[in-house]
Amino acid sequence: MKNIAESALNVRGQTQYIDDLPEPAGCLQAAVRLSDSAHGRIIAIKTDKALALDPSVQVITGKDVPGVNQIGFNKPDEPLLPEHEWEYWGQPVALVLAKNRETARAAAKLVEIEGEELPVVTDPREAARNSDFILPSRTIQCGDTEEAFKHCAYVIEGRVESGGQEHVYLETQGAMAEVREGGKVFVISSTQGPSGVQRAIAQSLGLPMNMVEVEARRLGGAFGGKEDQAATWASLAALGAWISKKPVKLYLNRHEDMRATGKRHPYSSDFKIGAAQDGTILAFEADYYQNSGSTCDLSPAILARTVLHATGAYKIPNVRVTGYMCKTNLPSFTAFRGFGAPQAFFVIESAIDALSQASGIPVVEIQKKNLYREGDSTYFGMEMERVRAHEAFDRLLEKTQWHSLQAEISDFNHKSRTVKKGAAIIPVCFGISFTKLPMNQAGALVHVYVDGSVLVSTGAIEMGQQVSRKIATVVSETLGVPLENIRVERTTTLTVANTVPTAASTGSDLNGMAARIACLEIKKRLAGKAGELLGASPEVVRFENGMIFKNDEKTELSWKDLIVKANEARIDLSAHGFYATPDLFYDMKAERGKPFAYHVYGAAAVVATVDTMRGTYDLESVSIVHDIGHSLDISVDRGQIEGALAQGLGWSLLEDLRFGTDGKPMSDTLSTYKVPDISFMPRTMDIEFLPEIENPATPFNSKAVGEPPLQYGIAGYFAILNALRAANPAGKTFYSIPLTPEKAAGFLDGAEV
Ligand code: LUZ
Ligand code: MOS
Repeated sequence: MKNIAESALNVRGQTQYIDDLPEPAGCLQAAVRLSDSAHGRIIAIKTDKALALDPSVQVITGKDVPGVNQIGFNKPDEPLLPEHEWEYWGQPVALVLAKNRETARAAAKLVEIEGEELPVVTDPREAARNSDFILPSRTIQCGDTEEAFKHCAYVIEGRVESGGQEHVYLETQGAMAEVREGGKVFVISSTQGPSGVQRAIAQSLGLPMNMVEVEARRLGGAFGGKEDQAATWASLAALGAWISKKPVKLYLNRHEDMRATGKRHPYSSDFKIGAAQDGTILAFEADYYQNSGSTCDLSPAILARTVLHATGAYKIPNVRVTGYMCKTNLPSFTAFRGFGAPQAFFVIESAIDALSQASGIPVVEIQKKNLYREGDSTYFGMEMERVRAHEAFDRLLEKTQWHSLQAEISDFNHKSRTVKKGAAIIPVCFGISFTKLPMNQAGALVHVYVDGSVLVSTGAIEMGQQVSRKIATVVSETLGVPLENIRVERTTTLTVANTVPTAASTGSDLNGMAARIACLEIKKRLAGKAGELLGASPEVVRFENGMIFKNDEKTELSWKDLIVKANEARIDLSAHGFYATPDLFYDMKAERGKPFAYHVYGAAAVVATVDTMRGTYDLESVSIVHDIGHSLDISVDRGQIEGALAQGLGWSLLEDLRFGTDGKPMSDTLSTYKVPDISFMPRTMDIEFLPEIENPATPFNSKAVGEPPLQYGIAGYFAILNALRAANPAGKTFYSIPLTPEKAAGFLDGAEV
């Protein structure tokens, strides 16, 4: 039987997620007792009432952790279960096991946390005033901004706010754990990073990593939310299994997941931009106050991406940017598609908008004038190669007929009294590679079985992005074997060790390269055998579509026959491949280097109307020109761009993540937190790809696609802002994501936001 594509199983509803898997015999269900205030000192955790509910109930607290009660790896500030203090509203404080989920949840509610309330800080600027930082600040400097501002025709300062964002993956976080023969711990986790989960479990149970196996089959979405933070839930399930000696399943319900887990970091930022009379940007400064939440988690890597994307797609000669990781009593903010870059893009685009307002030079003119060009150096000293900023931008201006569109819009606004139209463009230049340099590595294990079928294991987690399809494509093209003979297996720590999370848009780049390297090794061995069989030198042997070619001529020898012969000749039909992105370096002291393998370019234009009476938005159209290099799968890439756009538009205009000043989550259900649906999306989406281009760091010159297009959503913000300006030219501009209808109403009323 042929291998059935993941996507086909998906649409048939045949893919299994953890909660669909049969449970091992005697499996207990777990629930967590979450804190119900944002900061406090634990005096006692009372379990009597919970235990009295049912004989199957067990309550586990931090004191029961047999190993090190600590799962924070960038900084040890994350106890698995806190023993002294809780630091945000919704933090897991105790783990409860019972015979079924209802009982476990009911018992969890009966666990009493006796404690003393402590002061709560939710505002990153307040944390900064108190010098309460997760780690020291980070500054990148280039040229001399102070001197440059003196020579600018325009110098504008401003403030920019951007809110958090809830991942709303369809599958909430969860894990199933079991202690097997000889005390080996086996965990199936809904994680982007099984190796990190393995390490956290080993550390908290006090085991060597070779006693812990973690498997990730597929995820029902992740978007960064399961990069670091899946470790908590998997470690808790493992702890429950270890202590109860029974299999344990822990699955958060939506409400718990929205309370307990991290989201996109809110930022509050200040900028200062200076330009010459003609709109050439001469200097840029920014201070980013990242609301890091209660623990370190991935905040430094995210801040790194912010300070490395500070100037967006623009060359600016004098730059000084500083990022602060501000500790607050909110859930630890974490990876979310874009990873600190969208926040930076919004600041630079806001600064350009402010410059345009002050100078009267149209935004698009400023944008175009300052785009990166071939050979430019960034403010952190990376020389830009194969730059496509102008190519994408100019094509977009052409295809949208931008100048006549502007005239049409102003004509429309002249005639229409209550409905006003606006448009905006954003250019994108997004660096690909993990900002934490050692993470840029991947491994793969490829087996060819004697019937010629191929099995591939890598660190790439399938989470709906069809990375397994892309890797299968790479393997198929490399081995010259049809796609249906390739199967990509789930990721487990048994087959590939020390994997990095599937993140930073690098899943198919890194794992695809590792798989390709393994295939090339196998092919080299096979070419030797084929040469022998065909009486030719291995150099003239070629593999294509399941047949072996000699000097470009098809022979009688098929892949299948060759595999049988190779196996008889005792040739190894398996190989491990390893890839580390070449040429990356970064000097953290000097803040200079080449942190990215390459950049992805693109530009998007959004046209939108605002009904000023009803307060509703209508996103009329989006046009995108995007650089995907040589696509490994064009429909997958198109889907990624549309999905990223939806999340970018949601973040910019709709998704309103709120906490009370006491740290209480106010938007922790899907009835109080609105995500974009199909009716919110632009009615027409025109996506065009730039021609293929050389890209040596990836398989077959492909380009990462997951995150760069999220930035396009920011154009939605400025399109709506421009429509509002048409309605009320005296409105006071603000830069505050999301631009909700409430804020729009304030603008129309002339209020300060
Ligand atoms: N995760 C990470 C990421 O650990 N490092 C990164 O640079 C990154 N970038 C984007 C998304 N996830
Ligand atoms: Mo990351 S935001 O998990 O790619």
